Amino acid sequence: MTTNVSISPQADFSQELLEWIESFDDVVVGEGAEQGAALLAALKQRAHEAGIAGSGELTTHYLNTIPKHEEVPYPGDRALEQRIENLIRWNALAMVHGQNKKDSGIGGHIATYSSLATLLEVGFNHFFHASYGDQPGDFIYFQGHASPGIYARAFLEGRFDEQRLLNFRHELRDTPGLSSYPHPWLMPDFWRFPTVSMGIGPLNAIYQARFMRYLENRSLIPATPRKVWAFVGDGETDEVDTLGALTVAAREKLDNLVFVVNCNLQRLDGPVRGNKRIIDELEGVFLGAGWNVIKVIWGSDWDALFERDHTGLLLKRMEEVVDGEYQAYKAKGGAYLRQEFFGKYPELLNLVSHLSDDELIHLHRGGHDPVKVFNAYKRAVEHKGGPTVILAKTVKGYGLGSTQARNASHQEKKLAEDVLASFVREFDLPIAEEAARAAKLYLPRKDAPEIVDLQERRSALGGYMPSRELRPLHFQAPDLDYFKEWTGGSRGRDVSTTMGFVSILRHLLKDPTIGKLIVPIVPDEGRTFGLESAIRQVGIYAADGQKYKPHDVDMLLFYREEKDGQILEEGITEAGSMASFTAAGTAYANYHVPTIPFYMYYSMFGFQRVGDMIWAFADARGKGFLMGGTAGRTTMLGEGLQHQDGHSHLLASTVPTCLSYDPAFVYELAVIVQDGLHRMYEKGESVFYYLTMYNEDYPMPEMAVDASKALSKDVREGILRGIYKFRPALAGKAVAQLFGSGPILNEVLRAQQLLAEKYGVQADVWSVTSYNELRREALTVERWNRLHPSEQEKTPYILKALQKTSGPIIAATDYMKLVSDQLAPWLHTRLVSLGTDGLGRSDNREHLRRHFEVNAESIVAATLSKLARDGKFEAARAAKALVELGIDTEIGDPARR
Ligand SMILES: Cc1ncc(C[n+]2csc(CCOP(=O)(O)OP(=O)(O)O)c2C)c(N)n1
Ligand SMILES: [Mg+2]
Repeated sequence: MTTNVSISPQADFSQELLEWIESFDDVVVGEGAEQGAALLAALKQRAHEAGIAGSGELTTHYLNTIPKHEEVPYPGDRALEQRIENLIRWNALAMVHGQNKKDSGIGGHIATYSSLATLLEVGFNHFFHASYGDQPGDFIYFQGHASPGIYARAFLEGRFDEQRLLNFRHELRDTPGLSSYPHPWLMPDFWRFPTVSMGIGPLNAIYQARFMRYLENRSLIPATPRKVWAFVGDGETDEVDTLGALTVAAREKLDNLVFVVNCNLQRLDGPVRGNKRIIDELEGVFLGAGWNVIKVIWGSDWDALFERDHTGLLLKRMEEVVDGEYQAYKAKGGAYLRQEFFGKYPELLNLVSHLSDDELIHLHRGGHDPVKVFNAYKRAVEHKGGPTVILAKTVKGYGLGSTQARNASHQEKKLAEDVLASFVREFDLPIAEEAARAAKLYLPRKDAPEIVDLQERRSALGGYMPSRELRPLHFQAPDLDYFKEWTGGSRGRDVSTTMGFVSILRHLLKDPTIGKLIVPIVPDEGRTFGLESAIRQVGIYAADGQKYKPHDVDMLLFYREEKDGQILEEGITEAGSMASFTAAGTAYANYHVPTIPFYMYYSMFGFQRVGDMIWAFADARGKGFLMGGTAGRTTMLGEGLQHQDGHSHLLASTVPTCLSYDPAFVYELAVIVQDGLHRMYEKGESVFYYLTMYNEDYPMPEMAVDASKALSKDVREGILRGIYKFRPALAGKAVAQLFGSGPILNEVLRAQQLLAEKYGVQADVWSVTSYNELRREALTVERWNRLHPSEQEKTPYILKALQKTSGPIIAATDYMKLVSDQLAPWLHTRLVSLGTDGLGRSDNREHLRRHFEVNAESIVAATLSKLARDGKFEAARAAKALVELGIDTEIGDPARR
């Protein structure tokens, strides 16, 4: 083929150019592609030295990356594999169609899988290892909307019977169902990775590949050729999460990572880039981020046309056309393609004059050609030194007749009976027309050649996929005595709960048994939390070790990076950190290594920033500790509105597997961490913890002991359930109950004192470690009572705890009032909640707490006011007290200021 290179008009350069090209061709043909690449690199270097700028282009021609002459032959029985693929296509669509006929509106997708089928089948038959010996195999993040195809394959494999498929999206029936999308929570033996919230799958896949390396480099698992494959929609790449961490993969040289972008050119509403070509755009993005890019655009049947096109005109035409047109060709058929695409140039019309319209429309796109896909995958798994992306061009709704490549094809769930019948004919399925029209599932006999081949392929690759298998963890959590140093209090020293936590963490890191399993994660906030000593102790993980001498090397706590470092210092990415937390928090299932992540971050940048990922973490049955630092709208002083968290506990309450606590003291924190280790890793519960920690220093009391001098069981139980009495009334019987949480408990204690000394009002003080847990328990009890009206009523823990107490309840937290309001339905008296509703401010704690009305004075005022309303305190005296306390009764509500 000659090249269409434009040259300077000043001189006729064409002869010289031809000679250069011939010489280059000689090198490539005679000595190989590597030498060709070396020659090109040397020339580039020379050009650079001579001051000739490179073009900087990150897009190559709209052609397959692997030329035909470099392809290896397909190793499998293509005809047989094609029949298997066709059967899976049929069962997937029959399942979705049938379910929607039966239960209109139940949903499901056909078009996504129809575009993805070949890309998956080549993987299932030749690449996806379920295991490497006794080690876990490859991990696959499936496009969520392609789930019907995954179920249909499992049906052929004999993993699901027909009834199971008939229960697609019917999960609440008498026999087990199939979840709409990949949800390990719902199908824990099957799915590993939740992916259907767009962008979360690819992001998690990158950090999974990185965590795989971390485990290998830290000798927690042996190295194997295992890979992480992520199947991503081209529309999905619109999500910042999908592309935002690409450089991480290149920087960390993750050659265990393969992205396959299913470029069917469409998303839900219409074309992904109607006026451009998505493959060009993505090529530039991935190349720029340092990935190995393999484009699979054209199927083998185009090769013959390329060979006959000696002028480069076919390519020129391909590069004139935008995706909106490419989509229309597949929607409108062969005659349209001939007229609109080839028809622009008579030479191109000539080129295809021997092909019928039907043959024209069946010219394949690369992603539907097993040979092209196989070669791309082979290159991808053999590539060394970095991640690979395969940009595969496909057709949305491939083979679905009038549904193919339509803007509406994404949501197509039911097909006309004629379309079903013609599908069966076109894909040559052994299904009678009547059965086709009735969308009957089709399962060949076990000894049918297709099934035998399918089973053989999977057994050669180590088993079925996807599959999630749990093994016993043999984990023993330390008992509470192990945390003596922290249950013993700070002996008068002012410390914060954050400092207390970091010293617990350092202790755990030193532990000979579980120390190596601890995974501290921090997004460039280590100094904020005082992690310097931990960095010195266990080092920061750096796949390349430390190639520089840190400027602070002479200091005791220098910045230590190590190939087997333990801390994941993620840089400024809460989403990336959450992805690491997810990889580490699910390692017990994926690698059978129960790593214990502690992810420490600014609590404001947690749930509200990466809430969807936390939801997916729950779905994935993740375990670990989210440590929301610098918490509390008035305790995080100075930083102001964007930093002051007064609501993360509310958001945490929305995640069913998340146990959230707001401890005031280090011993409470120690009790919760101990319990977490026990419940998650020893008992195997699928829960995780959210703990807020603060940067306010004050003396930490020691945990109460009982008569036998052992740590009080009641206090321990109270901490874990959410409430215990911390300090009874100072003299005599309490006429009010004061609840406090986190550092605001200190304000409550001061209020208790003020009330007693200045106003003769006695009050008990309670530490409320978790309103969320108290409410959950109360709801459970209430439900039981509702369902058992004839049995003796049970009492929620909160009421048991408050038995024999009297007086109004005043609850103060550093969080929105809704946090404590959660208990209101169960209390005998109307709860008075004090909290930090409203946008934050920069100031010191004293002013912040006065502004938000959670300081001791405001608590005293609220108590007296409530007692007055209840007729237990003289109203005029209460009004006077408010003045004495310096309360501005006419100032606007901070919730709206
Ligand atoms: C975060 C999020 N936003 C929106 C959706 C709704 N949604 C589901 S599929 C889809 C289009 C997907 O297009 P693409 O990624 O190209 O996949 P295809 O089906 O074309 O293979 C959208 C918008 C979602 N699942 N997740
Ligand atoms: Mg798409």
